[in-house]
Amino acid sequence: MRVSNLFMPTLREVPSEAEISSHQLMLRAALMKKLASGVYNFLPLGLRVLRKIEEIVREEMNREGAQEILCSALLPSELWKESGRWEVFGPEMFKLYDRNGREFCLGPTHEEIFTDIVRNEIKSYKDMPLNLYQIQTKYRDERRPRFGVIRSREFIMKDAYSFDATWEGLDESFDKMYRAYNRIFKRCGLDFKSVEADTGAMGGTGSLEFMVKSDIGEAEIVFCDTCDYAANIEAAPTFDIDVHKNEEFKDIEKVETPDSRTIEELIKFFNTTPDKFAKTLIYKADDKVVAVMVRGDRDVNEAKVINYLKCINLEMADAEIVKKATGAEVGFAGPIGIEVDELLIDYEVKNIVNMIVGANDTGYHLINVNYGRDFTGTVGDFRNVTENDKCPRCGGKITINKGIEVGHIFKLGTKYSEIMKATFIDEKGEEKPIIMGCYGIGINRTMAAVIEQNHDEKGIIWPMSIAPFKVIVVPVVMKDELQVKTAEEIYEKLNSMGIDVLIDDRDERAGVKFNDADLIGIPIRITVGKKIKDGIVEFKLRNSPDTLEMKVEDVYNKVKEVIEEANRY
Ligand code: 9G3
Repeated sequence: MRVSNLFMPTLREVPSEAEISSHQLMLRAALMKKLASGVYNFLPLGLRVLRKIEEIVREEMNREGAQEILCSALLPSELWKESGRWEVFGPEMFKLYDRNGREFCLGPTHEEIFTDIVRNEIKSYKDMPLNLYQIQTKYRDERRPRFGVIRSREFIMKDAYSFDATWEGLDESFDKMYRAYNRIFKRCGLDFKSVEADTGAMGGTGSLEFMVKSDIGEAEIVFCDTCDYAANIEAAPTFDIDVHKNEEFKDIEKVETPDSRTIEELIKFFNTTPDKFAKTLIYKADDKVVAVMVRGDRDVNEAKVINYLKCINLEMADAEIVKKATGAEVGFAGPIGIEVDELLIDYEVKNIVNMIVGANDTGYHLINVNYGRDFTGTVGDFRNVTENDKCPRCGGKITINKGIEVGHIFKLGTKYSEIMKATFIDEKGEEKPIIMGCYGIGINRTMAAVIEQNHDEKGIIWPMSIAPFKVIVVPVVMKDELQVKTAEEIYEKLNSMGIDVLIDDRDERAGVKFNDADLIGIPIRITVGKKIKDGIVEFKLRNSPDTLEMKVEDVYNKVKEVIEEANRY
């Protein structure tokens, strides 16, 4: 491809709304343009990268025996009503009507659709295992789209669904996907890790997330420094440790704390430490009001609360609900006298002696409060681990990092097959619900994650496997016939070798050409400059500072060698 013909509107300046490198570079390197909040159009270079990632995904899915299909994104409400999820997903689902008033949604995922496709075809245990997948555009009306394609409202997902007759069969299907995902993310040049994850609303018996370490990641990942335990913080458990309470229980006192609402203000006011406080957070859990107590310096783990309550939506209660439950304004909630459907108490709170809590009276707190004597409730694991906690597997030291979730694989079980009557006849002639798994990869998000891990101040540094072009040939002086002729020769020859090659034949200053080549991140640059009169050209890798001078005829083997080296995975 000739750069002079390539639609590649690169940007010098960083677009203001782009906060993270991948978002900035995807706009600056002309990979995509914003159409609306969380909605992007992909330009030639960006689409080539998307297609290369999709091709790697396709090869590895097919290698593990999965079969590709393509479903509509326009989904009839009936199937979602059958699974009971039409009502569950409120504003996050794009809902629309056809001209006859029939209800549809733009597909945010396809569990119901794949289950419907197979339920009339799978009759017997002999028809399984089966794994069907698609690479298709999804729609989710995210509350706050951000970070470009990392959290967008329209995105390409590879979603796969497996169908088995036995739980052992599901384990095998799950392991096949586990293998495929490791090969896919390795081939995309990512430094990633599979971590234990929360299945959340999906239910099922277990799930793994594929995380890419990145400081801009929205997820928090717990790593053990000793063993290879790793988990999304949502799924990292804490345990009840029996502490011997040798401190006397003192009498409760009500203390006026007029302008101390936050833990920080209260620590100063009472001149004590955060572990002497228990904060009481009030939530709306579907149609219930629940209160969750954790130590003053801890965070509530909402995934654990959702799993315990088996609720779909969990959100902080507004001031009005807080007023109704506590009789006080936000900031003074406590366990004594609170009126909620359920009071969840984290293990640590149960062990605090003479704790400080809100008095359920605006401007007041209670001191010397003790679980058991003064309040009770449901005790359990409701908080996030911290780096002071031990590894739940080996007791080692843990570290918490940020990460980008690029893939998620689930052991779904019979959640959808039971409610949608997708059954089969087993060996004993009995009718059983099909045992399912589902597996997703965010294609756009994978692309952004690669850029987050592979860029420098000059631009993107594409791994060879998904680079939009592998080589760019740059004639320095377009008026120099020998430079242009040689550059064209190298370009034609590399093309004839089946290598994706660009030639920057624009009549631009060399500096502009070099900056654009670095910005768009082409792995190999061949520069044809004044030394061509001695038959010498420059060979440079985007991911190395070194420039090699070589004879023109040596370029082709060098390029082949570098590409083959990069392809060894
Ligand atoms: C919805 C809406 C948003 C959603 C879902 C449904 C996330 C929903 C979870 C999944 C699970 C797996 C198959 C591929 C891998 C992930 N957001 N999820 O189910 F209606 Cl609006 O999508 N699905």
